[in-house]
Amino acid sequence: MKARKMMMLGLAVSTAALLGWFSAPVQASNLLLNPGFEDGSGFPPDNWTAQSYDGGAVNTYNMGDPSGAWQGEDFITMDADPGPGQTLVEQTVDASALPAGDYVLSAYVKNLLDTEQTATLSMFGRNSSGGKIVDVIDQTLSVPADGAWHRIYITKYLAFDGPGSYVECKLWSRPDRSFSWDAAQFEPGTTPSAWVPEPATIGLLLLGIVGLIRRR
Ligand SMILES: [Ca+2]
Ligand SMILES: [Ca+2]
Repeated sequence: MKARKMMMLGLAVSTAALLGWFSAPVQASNLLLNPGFEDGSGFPPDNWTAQSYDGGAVNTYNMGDPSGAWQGEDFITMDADPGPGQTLVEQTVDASALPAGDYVLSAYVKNLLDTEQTATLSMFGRNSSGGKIVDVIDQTLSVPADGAWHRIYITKYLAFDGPGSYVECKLWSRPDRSFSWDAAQFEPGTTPSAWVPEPATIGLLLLGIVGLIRRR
């Protein structure tokens, strides 16, 4: 009886430890849906919209290619080289229930050219009365031509003030640029926290762990 109690206690502790360990990244909030581009059947992926300017660009939604993605199977490529065409993908985040504060938009990018180039992230947002609270494009995010994924980010104070507040998070392909993109994240704070995988993935992971524990 005592041994059984000890075992149950041990199991409870290890379960709590496992849940704590796996739920740690969930505490960081990624406010974007489909942030790793895993859902969808074409460009743009689900929950994202695309816009092209000045003649557009060639866009690719790469599916089922885990060797090419930073995480998961899918990522997007926006090739605007040569210019002048350019393209962006964006997602609007309803900020009605978000407090005013610093927010950071990040993504992983891979330079597809053989020279260093700058990647662009931007935010555009309005408050509850329609006033512009941010309109920023940062083009100083230099990415080396080393064939590796690099995380870039921009940080801004966003004066959300209740219902109607929103922010558009945009990943750009500027003229003469060519990048692959994966793992976008928008969250409170001034520096990006650890990448938060798809909520569904975490859910399945937890279910799997609980299933494993119950089977013991
Ligand atoms: Ca992905
Ligand atoms: Ca997919």
